[in-house]
Formats: sequence, structure tokens, C-alpha cells
Amino acid sequence: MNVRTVATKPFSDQKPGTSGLRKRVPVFQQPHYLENFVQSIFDSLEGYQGQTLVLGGDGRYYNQQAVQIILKMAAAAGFGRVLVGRTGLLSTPAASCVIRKNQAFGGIVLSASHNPGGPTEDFGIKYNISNGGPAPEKVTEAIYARSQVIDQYQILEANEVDLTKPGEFKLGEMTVEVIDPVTDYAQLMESLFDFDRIHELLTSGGFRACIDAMHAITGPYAHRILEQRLGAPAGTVHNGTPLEDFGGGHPDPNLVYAHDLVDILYGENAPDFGAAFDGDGDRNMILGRKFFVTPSDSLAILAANTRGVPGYKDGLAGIARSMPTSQAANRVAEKLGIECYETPTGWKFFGNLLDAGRATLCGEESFGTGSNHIREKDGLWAVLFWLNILAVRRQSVEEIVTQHWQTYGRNYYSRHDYEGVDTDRANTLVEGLRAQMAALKGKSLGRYTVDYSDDFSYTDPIDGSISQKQGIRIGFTDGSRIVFRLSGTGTQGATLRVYLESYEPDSAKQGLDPQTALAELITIADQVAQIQVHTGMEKPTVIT
Ligand code: G16
Repeated sequence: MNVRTVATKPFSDQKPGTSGLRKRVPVFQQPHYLENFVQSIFDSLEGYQGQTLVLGGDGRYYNQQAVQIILKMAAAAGFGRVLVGRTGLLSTPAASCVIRKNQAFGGIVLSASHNPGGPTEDFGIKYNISNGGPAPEKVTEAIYARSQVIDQYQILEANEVDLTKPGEFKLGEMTVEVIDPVTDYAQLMESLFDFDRIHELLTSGGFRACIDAMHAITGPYAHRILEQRLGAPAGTVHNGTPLEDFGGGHPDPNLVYAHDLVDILYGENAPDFGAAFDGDGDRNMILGRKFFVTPSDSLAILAANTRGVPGYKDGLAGIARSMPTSQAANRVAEKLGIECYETPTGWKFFGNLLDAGRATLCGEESFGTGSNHIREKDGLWAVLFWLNILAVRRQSVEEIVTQHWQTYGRNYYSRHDYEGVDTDRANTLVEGLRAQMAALKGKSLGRYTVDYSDDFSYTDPIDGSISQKQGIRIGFTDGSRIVFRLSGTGTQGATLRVYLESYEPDSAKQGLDPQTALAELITIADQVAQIQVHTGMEKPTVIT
């Protein structure tokens, strides 16, 4: 085996964010940049010699080149086997599924999630551990620490390998197995949901769905599962061929970026159900006819509707949500008599709760929902769960959601994003908020009285690890909240996220537009944080 050792120097900017390392493609294309990070991952791990690694990505620009490099580095590092998706493709949930099913040592997933792709857009890389989930902070910190002192990496001298057909071959002493990216995942979905009932719903003629894969990785999964297996008419899945630049779009399933789908669901003769996914297939947006389901409500509704869903028929051990996610799920948990955990933003924080059997369902306001079936959020899973509920209840999406509000009350919710803010100015805003925290308690702001204000800190109930400074919360005595945080997934400047939530138990008052219902909190948020002053922006760039 011909392994080359290459001398290198650290790059100062290889600190993983909320979900792996994300940078513009030209940054990754610098000599040694990708190699340094991959070697830093391997150097931070112990005991992987001879073990299995899973590898794949969302198909964005640079995916193919990166897969070739990583295969040669894995061979040089001494992995025994790499399972790689055909043509280097694997959705994030499928990668998690394959890691777990094959008891792999871990996996490398190439994606920058919902960020655009293309030669000058974003690329990303993240490491997942043997439970199939994103590496916890202690691992990502070790990777970063290593990347700051690295002085060499190893790579096998070999030609490019052909990944277009399933099969096995040797690369140096390592076995490469090219797998179909969909098969294992499709089997797992079939074990969780009532496929007979969903098939009946999708083929009965009275129900129409429209699924937008946004030219990203979910296309092949949605074609195979929804159309070929469950009988949805051909054409149900739109934009189902993954493209390196996502067709020039922004593969972020929200009302702003998934506007083509929104136009269809809000147009004439609209279908009954719509959904969109992000670049790597872990996020989802759920729509009914002329109706948007907020991700926070979606989590609560899935939790309240496990009847008739085979994978969850024994009930839920608990629910977990990220701190900025609305408290709608807490109300369901309370009624079910189970725990609702509040974690920092980042799917990695759910891993321990899932592994310990404390939580069954997890969700985030950022269009992520999932369960203990894998250790990532899962877009198509959420769609199948919704279809299972619709097949059981035979009501419209809107009826299901409004009945949920009548039972539990409505948590009005919205997130306002200010993108591309100068990093120093964003930090000044956050420091300004921190400086006010202690003095806010008991203060009246408009018609609201501050109950607590703090910088969220989380102690993991399983391993006791502490994560501090996870978002500034201002909680009011009536349960309303404003949360401020800086995104950990952007690649240009800073993104300020402002999360707004109020609670309305009276069903006569549950039909407002969230921006109207939250208007006073929006004003308070601006006054307290001086958003316009610090960002120089009059309004958010994205509202979800
Ligand atoms: C990632 C994380 C999520 C998080 C989201 C937004 O999602 O896995 O847990 O909610 O980013 O994070 P931030 O608010 O820091 O930008 P994805 O889909 O981008 O991997």
C-alpha cells in the first residue's frame, strides 16, 4: 500500500459550528483544507483501525471530489471498510440509518444542509458517531483542537474509483462497498409506518399530495418510497433529481425559499398535502391546503397522534425540543404524563436522551423533526408520519391543527432572521442584551411583565456535560417568550435569530396571523435589543 505523508499547516477557521464545518466551496478547494479537517477527525478518534466508516453526501458541488479524497485518506488511516452511497450520495437521515444498521464506527456526511450549493456557494462536512448521530461537543472540540496543530496528513496514492455501481472492491487494504443509498432507509420507514393505510390514502383518488424535493437529496428517496412503493401518482414528487447547485435554488424548506410549493398549495385547486425538504434531507416543511404548519406545532401534533402509527404504538418515553422551539410540545407531554426536555439548538444535544431511552420524539423550530429510529432529524420520516395520521384520521391538515389548538391552546410562534450582519455589530448587540439581563426581571414591557431573563445554559441529564451561552431568553409571566441567538450555521457574517412566542388558550382568538398576534413582542424585541440600530436593517431578511 502506497501511503503518502503530506506536510501541512493549520487553518485557523476550522471550528465546527452547530452542525459540522461549513464554508464556501473555494475555501474547501484550497490545497490541504479538506485533507486537514479529515485528518483532524481521524486523529481525534480512537480504535477505528479495521472498523467500518459510512460516507456520503447531499450531492452538492464538490461532493464527488471530496468523496474520492476521503476514501483515500480512510484507506491510509487504516479503516477496514467504507460503505459509500452510490455516486457518493446519502441523505443525512439515511447515513444515520446505515451507520446504525451496520454498527459502523462512524460516518462522514458531506453537506451544508439548507445552504445553497455551487462553485461559489457552500460545502460542508460533519462527523457522526457510532450511534448514527452528530458528534457531540467534546468530539467536535477535539477535532478543532487537532486542526489547530496539525502538521501532516496521510493519503493513499491511488486512482479515482468508480462509484456508479453497487458492489465491492479494494482500495489499498480497505474494502469499499458501494451501496444503494435508499434501500436500508426505505426498509426502516416501512417498519415504522402503516404503509397499507398510507397506500390506500394515496391511491383512493380523493387525496392529492405535492412533494418538493428542491433538486436536493430527498428526490430519490421520495420517488422510491412515495411513488414506487406507496403508489402516489408519478409526478407527485417535484424537482426529484439532485443537482450540484440545487437548480440555482436555496434548498431550505420554509415559506420564503420553498415558494414554488407554497404557490401550489395556496393556489387554485390546491392539493391536500404539501411538503418540502432541505439539501441533505433532514428538514421538512408541512403544508395543508392553504395552510402552513409551524415546525413547533408539527412536533406537538405528531406527539399527540401516535394512535395507528405502528412504530410508536407503545407510546412515547418523552419528548425533547430545542430551547427556542415553542412550548406547544410541553402541553402534549404534560397531558401524556411524560417529560419534555429542553436542549440547546443542535440535533447533537438529543443524542444522549435518545440513547438513554428518555425521549422518543424530538423537534426543532428550524424545520427539524425526528425520533429514536435514527439519531438525525428526518424530513421524509416526518412526511410519512403526517400521511399516517391523515390516513387514520381522514381529516384535513387544517382540521387536525385547529382541533389541536382547541385542545391544547395555540402557541403563536415566529422566527425573525437578520442575515449577513457584520459580526462585530452582532456581537455588540448580544453583549448589550447580556448586560441588561439581571435588571429585566420584574420589569413591565408593554403589557408584559418579565418573569425571568437569562443566557440559556444546559446540563446534559445523562453525562452531566454543561453547555453555556446557548441563547438569551426573556420569559414573561403569561408564558410568552422572546429568545435571541446568533446562528451557528451561516458562512457569511452573522445571522441574528429572534424567536417570538405567545400562548392563546381561547379558541375564539386562535385564528390570527402570527405576525399580528406577536406584534407587541416584536416591538419589545427591537427595543430591548436595539436590533435596527445594531444591524442597520429595518426588517428581518427572513420570517418563518
Ligand atoms: C442545524 C442543526 C439544527 C439547528 C439548525 C439551525 O440544522 O442540526 O439543530 O436547529 O442547524 O442552527 P442555527 O440556528 O445555529 O443556524 P441543519 O439542518 O442545518 O443541519
